[in-house]
Amino acid sequence: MKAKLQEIKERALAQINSVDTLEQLNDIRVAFLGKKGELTEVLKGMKDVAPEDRPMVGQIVNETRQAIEEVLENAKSELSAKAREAQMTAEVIDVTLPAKKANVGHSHPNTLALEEVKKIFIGMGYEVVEGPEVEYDYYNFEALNIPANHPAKDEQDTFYINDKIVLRTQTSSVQVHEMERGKLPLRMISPGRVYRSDEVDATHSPCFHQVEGLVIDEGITFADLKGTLAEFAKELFGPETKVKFRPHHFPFTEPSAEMDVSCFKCGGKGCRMCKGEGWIEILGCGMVHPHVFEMSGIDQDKYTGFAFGIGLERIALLKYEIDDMRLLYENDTRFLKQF
Ligand code: 2NL
Repeated sequence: MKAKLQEIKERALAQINSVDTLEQLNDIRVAFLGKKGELTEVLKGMKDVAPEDRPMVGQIVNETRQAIEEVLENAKSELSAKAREAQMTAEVIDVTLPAKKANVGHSHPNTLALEEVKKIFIGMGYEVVEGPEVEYDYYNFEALNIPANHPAKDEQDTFYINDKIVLRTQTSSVQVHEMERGKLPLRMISPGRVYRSDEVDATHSPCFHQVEGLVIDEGITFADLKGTLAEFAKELFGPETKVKFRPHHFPFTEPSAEMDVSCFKCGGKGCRMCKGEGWIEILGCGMVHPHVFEMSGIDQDKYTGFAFGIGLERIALLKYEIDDMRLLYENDTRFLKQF
């Protein structure tokens, strides 16, 4: 019995000394000290030991168990320390590495231009009103005095959802809804995305942005239109800016005009920016057509009004001296960050 215990002890110690993982160490504990372990098996054999020898044998069994446990415990702390060390080396953090920079975006030139336009009109007491991009033919065309046979209504130019519903081609539709609401006087701008079936080139896109404006009150005249838009041009392009109105035609205004601003680059002498003209076309405008008032139920004997439409991309391209509209839609941050 004694020799057997000695043999078990030596074998256990030899095995413990040759392991290199905590898992293997645990397997050894189970094999020798566990419920069905070798040492437990020896204890079961105690019944065959002469009663007078039992205390002595019991003591040797205990000593053997304690010896194995002690060596196991030491091996365990040694292996744990080694494992921890290995983990520390593997997961080392180099605090001297440069930090990863968060990629911060940038406001789009359209957004910057719109913020500026909005600020100017809000400063003059205008409300900003938005509306749906999918619109009834009535609000996009008919209510604006654009007749059924007008070329703008052609499928070549307008995206039709069905024969009554279109992607709006101008944000005037938002203003028609406001006129129908009938809360007058009205001073509003309606910025937003509009759609026309155009091929993409340096100055065209099937989806672009407009800011339309509408003022309706008693006694509004063309002088109010001119004064307002001249002030707008000065605030947008600088106090030296002059404006010029050229007669034009729109179905929804009468009379109608296009407004040019003196070139903010050369002051009017003529340069690359204004293509030698000294003037740059900036918007369309006019006095609201009587038939437009009539259709929206506004009393023409009491009220008059003016309206205008500005292409937002055009403003952005001019202000930031960008020569190709396509750059605005690529969303390359190297481009966007310049403005
Ligand atoms: C242009 C021309 C314009 C309007 C838009 C308008 C709206 C209502 C009534 C009458 Cl509700 N007119 N809008 C008027 C004149 C010109 O836009 O060249 N835009 C880029």
